[in-house]
Amino acid sequence: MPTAEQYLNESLAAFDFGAPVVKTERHGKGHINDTFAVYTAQEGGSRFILQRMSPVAFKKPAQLMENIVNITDYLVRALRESGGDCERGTLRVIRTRDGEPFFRDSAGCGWRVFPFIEGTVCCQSADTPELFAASGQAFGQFQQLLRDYPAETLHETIPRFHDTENRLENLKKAVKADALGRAAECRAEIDFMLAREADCSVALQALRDGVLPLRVTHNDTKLNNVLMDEKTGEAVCVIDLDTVMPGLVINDFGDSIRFGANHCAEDEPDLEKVNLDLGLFEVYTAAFLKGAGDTLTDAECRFLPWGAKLMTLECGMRFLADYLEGDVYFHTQREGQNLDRCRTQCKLVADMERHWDELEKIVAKYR
Ligand code: ADP
Ligand code: GN1
Ligand code: MG
Repeated sequence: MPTAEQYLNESLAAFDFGAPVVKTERHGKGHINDTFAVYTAQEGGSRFILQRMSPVAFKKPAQLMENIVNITDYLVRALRESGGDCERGTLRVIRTRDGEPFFRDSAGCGWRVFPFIEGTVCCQSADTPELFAASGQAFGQFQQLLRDYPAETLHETIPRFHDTENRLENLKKAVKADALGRAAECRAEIDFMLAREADCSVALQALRDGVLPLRVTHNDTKLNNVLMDEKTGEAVCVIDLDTVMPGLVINDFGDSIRFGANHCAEDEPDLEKVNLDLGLFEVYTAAFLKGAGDTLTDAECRFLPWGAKLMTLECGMRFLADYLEGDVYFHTQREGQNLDRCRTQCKLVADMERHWDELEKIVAKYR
């Protein structure tokens, strides 16, 4: 894939930043898009986020941006009506000079611009329980704000994104192909996933049976996808809306637990350090349910621990498949990083299984 830097200048030229651009630099720690902070000469300094959408992850940027424009317009109205912060409380799409929601560069990749949400921090781990709770409240509230959004009007930006059964099939294919001869060193992890084949169907079967409803969900609810006020620590804005589409609310809950309810980086090589923190699980559960108000059904509440386990298992399978395929999907900075990421997920799944009764009790306490 061509580097984003090669197309940066033509992309910058496609947008009107209101003042000359004085500097651009890579920004953030996302695994998917190429993200830049754009500084302008405007008095007081004014920054923007310029992103090249990953052409590997997102095959149809026009559909993706249509989703984001519609969702963010809706969120502005919903925030206004509920007395929320419609200035900083949602992303806003800045159009190109031609009035389009994104720019297509000469290599065919899509670029888009958002205002930089100032006065915020983006956390890579739950430094304090309060910060984690704030993210839970924000993602719960995201559910509530979008509960009446017509889900059927959204495009599926990544087909079968949280189809855990299909993710396992893809892993099996990657193992079979073993394109880089890496499968032998991952035998334990592959077996770990294969032993949980039946689990992969639990939420999907509940959906097929009509027990769990489809809703508009975020689908990528990592702690670093919500910006926190740098002074108060309160959540300001849910970002990374690329995967907002019909899905299961238990997955939104679960992906946050997967990433945030422990004290390690996702790629921590020392597994001794990787442990599910039940205290953080509880703090997040309470905050998420509070933020969601009366949105969730009883069945959704009951299945929340499954959301945590399945998102962790699924993400582990995705990291492993990507490792076997040569690290083509997730950004990596070092060899073996995707395998380390997979291993932390296996460790967390095993922890969840060991503490299953406690997870259920905690959820029951806040239902
Ligand atoms: P990815 O899909 O690669 O994770 P994100 O949309 O999450 O891309 O952006 C990557 C990072 O850029 C975020 O984690 C955050 O640090 C930063 N970021 C994204 N949008 C904004 C914004 N509007 N204001 C400030 N920071 C942002
Ligand atoms: C990616 O885009 P980012 O970095 O917020 C990925 C998620 C994974 C996550 C693992 C579109 O999230 O699904 O859970 O990495 N996003 C996409 O850290 O695939
Ligand atoms: Mg992100």
